Amino acid sequence: MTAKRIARLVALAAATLVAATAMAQDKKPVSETEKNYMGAGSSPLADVPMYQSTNPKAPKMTQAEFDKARQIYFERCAGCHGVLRKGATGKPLTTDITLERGTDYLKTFIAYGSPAGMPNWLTSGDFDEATVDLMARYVQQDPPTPPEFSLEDMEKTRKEYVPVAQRPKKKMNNYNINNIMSVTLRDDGTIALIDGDTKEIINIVKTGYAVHISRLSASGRYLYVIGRDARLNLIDLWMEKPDNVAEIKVGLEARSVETSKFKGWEDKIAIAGTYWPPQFVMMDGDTLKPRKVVGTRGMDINNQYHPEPRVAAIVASHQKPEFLVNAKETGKIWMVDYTDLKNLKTTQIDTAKYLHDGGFDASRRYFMTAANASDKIVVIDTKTSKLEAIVDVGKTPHPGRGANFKHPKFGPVWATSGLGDERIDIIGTDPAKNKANAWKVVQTLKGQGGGSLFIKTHPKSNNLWVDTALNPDPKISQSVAVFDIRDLSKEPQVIDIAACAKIGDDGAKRVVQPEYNQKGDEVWFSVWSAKNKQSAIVVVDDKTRTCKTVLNDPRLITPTGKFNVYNTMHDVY
Ligand code: DHE
Repeated sequence: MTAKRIARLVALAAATLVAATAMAQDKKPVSETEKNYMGAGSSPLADVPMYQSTNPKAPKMTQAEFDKARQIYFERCAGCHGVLRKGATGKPLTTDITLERGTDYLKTFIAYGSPAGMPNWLTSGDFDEATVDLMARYVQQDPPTPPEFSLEDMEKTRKEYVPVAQRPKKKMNNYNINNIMSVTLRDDGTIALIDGDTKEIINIVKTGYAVHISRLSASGRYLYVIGRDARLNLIDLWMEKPDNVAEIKVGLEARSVETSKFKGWEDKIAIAGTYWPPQFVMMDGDTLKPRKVVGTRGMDINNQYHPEPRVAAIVASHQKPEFLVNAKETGKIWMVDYTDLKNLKTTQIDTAKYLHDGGFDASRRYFMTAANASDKIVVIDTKTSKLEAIVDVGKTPHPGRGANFKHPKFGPVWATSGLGDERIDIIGTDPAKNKANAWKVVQTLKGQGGGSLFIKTHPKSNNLWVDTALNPDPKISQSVAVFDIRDLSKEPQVIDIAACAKIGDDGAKRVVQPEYNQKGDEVWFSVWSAKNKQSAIVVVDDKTRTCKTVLNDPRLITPTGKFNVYNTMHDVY
C-alpha cells in the first residue's frame, strides 16, 4: 500500500468518525433516497450573478475554476447544504468550519461520503479526482451571495397579458371546470390542463422552469402555478381556451403558492413563498400586483440565527383570514393575517425542523404538516392560532397534503407515508368526539417500502393509495399499494401502474402522486420518466382498482403533480 493510500485511508477513517459523532449530536442520518429527493431539482440559482467576497486564507482558485465549482455547487449541493452553506439536511459548510478542516480532509469527505448521508461523489463515479479537488477548494472560499429581490424587482417582471377589464365576465367554455386537472410537466416548463371528463388536453400552458405546484383560487376560476425559478403564472379557467392572463417573478427560487379562502376574501389575495430570497409575498389575486413582502430570516426554535429559512408549504386558513407559512429551517410556522397589509399582524409558532409539506384534517380546522428531519407531524389549530400537538411518526414523513378518512375503530384520522421507511402512520384528528385518540398514532400500516412521497384517498372512496416513487427498487417505484379503509388489517393490494401504461421498458417510469377526480371514482397516477423518454398518466377505476385509461400524448413530458380543480379548491384529500 502506498503512503498516499495509507494517508487517504487514515483521513477517511477520521472523517467517518467525525461525521458519525457530529451525526449523533446533530441529526439523524439521511438515506440515499432522501438525499436524491432533497437534491431533486438543480437550483435555478446556478446562473444568477452573485456578490463575492474573497477570503485570503482560502486556497487559490482561478476565476474559471471558481465559476465551474459554483455551478456544480448549485446543481448538486445547495439543496442539502443551503445557498449560504449554513446547513439544512446537509451539514453547515461555512468557512469557519471548512478552512479549519482543510483541503485533504474535505477531499476525503467529498470523495467517500459519510454515514450521515454525504454522497460518495468520487466512488459513485459522479466526480473525478480533479472535481473533488475543485469542490474541496471551493467550499473554503466565502459563499457567494445571490441578490435580494425586492417588491420593486418583482413589479418590474410583472406582465398582465389580459387585463382584468378584458377578461371574460362569465365562463366562456363548456368545460366542467371542477374536474379539470392541472398537470405539472416538470422538465418542460409547462402545465397541461386536462379535461377530467373527456381526458382530452385542453391546453399546454407555458409556465416557469421545473414547475412545482398548482393551486386554485377559492372560486375555482383562477389557477396559480409556481416554477422552481419563482415564476408565478395566473391562468383564467373562464376563457374559451384557458390560458395565462398574468405572470410575475417573485424571487430567484420557489416552491409554494396559495390564495385567500376565508369568507369575504375569496380570490382576493395570492401568496407565494420563496427559497431564495427567504421571504414570502402577498399579491392582488387577479393581477399578481405585489403588495407586501415579508422576510423569514431570524431565530430558529433553538434561538440560533438562520440567514436562509426557506419557505416551504403555505396553506390558507378556512377559520380566519390568515395564511399559514412554513419556514423550513427555523422550524417556525407563521400565521399571517392578510386583512391589513399595512399594519401586518403575524404570529410565529415554534414547532420542529425542517418544515416541509402538509394539509388540513377533514374538518379543515387543523393544519397537519411534516417536520421531516425530526420525524414528526406538527398540528396547528387554525381556530386558536396555536400549536395543538407534535406527533412522532416514521422516518422522514412526506404526506403531500395527507389523506383523511373515517377509521372503522378510531373515527376521523389523517395519514402520512414517508421517505425513510415503509411506515404509514394514521393519526386521530377529532379531539371533540374522540379525545382519547386525538393526535396519537392510532395505527401503523406497512407499505411497500421507503421512498414514498404521496398518500391519497377521497371522502367517497374506501381506498387508501400509497406511492413509493423514490424507492430504489424499480418494481416498487413503478407500482403502488392500495389499502382497504374498511379493514386495514388486510394486506394491501400492489398494482403495477407502470405496466398499465404500456410504454415499453425504457425509462424510470416512477409512479408518483395519486390524485382523485372530482367525483372520487377515479384516481390518476403519473408514470414519470426522463425528458427524452415516454411518460404517461394512468387513470385507475377506484372501485375495481383496474386501469381504465392511459394518457400517453407525446406532449405529456415528465408529468409529476396533478391538481384536480375541485379537490384543490376545497382541500379535499
Ligand atoms: Fe416537491 C409539494 C419542495 C422535490 C413534487 N414540494 C412541495 C412543497 C414543497 C416542496 C415545499 C409544498 C408546497 C405547498 O404545499 O405549498 N420538493 C420540494 C423540494 O425542496 C424538493 C425536495 C427538492 C427540489 O429541488 O425541489 C422537492 N417535489 C420534488 C420532486 O422531485 C417531485 C417528486 C417532482 C417534481 O415535480 O419536482 C416533487 N412537490 C411535488 C408535488 C407537490 C410538492 C407533486 C404537491 C403535492 C400536493 O398534493 O399538494
